[in-house]
Amino acid sequence: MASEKEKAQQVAAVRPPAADQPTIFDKIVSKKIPATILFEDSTALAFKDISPQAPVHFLVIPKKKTGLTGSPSKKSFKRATEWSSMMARTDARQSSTSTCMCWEGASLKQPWADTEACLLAPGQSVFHVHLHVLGGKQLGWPPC
Ligand code: D5M
Repeated sequence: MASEKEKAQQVAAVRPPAADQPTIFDKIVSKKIPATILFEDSTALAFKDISPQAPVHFLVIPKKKTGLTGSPSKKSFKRATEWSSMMARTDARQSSTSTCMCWEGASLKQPWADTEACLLAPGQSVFHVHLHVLGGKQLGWPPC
């Protein structure tokens, strides 16, 4: 169990330099860098992960990034969640294998909250809330 001091050091190590600093995902949203976009509407974007961990691996992000971890508005989060959950079910049916969805930078219970737990999400590297959708093969547990 980490002490308070160790926890503070861990948070400091992963905290992005500035809360409003653009992430690579902002550049994908603004089309400054290319990505294989699978879905886009006014609030959400889905694109293939550059480093796929399964035959199907894409990310769903809210376009609007607010707060330290890029927490979306309730509305855009709800829409992205609805869409990604629909996509995951579709993909699971098509491939007959399991699909994993894993949020980074947000808690499912309080998706719009900025918490230290968000910063300590294991291995999170892009501080813009995102949903990993993986599928196309039988996944183990824990899946990620
Ligand atoms: O997840 C961040 C994910 O973002 C990781 O799986 C790689 C992916 N990524 C990073 N840069 C790009 C670009 N340019 N296109 C597509 N996918 C990208 P995390 O768990 O926060 O490390």
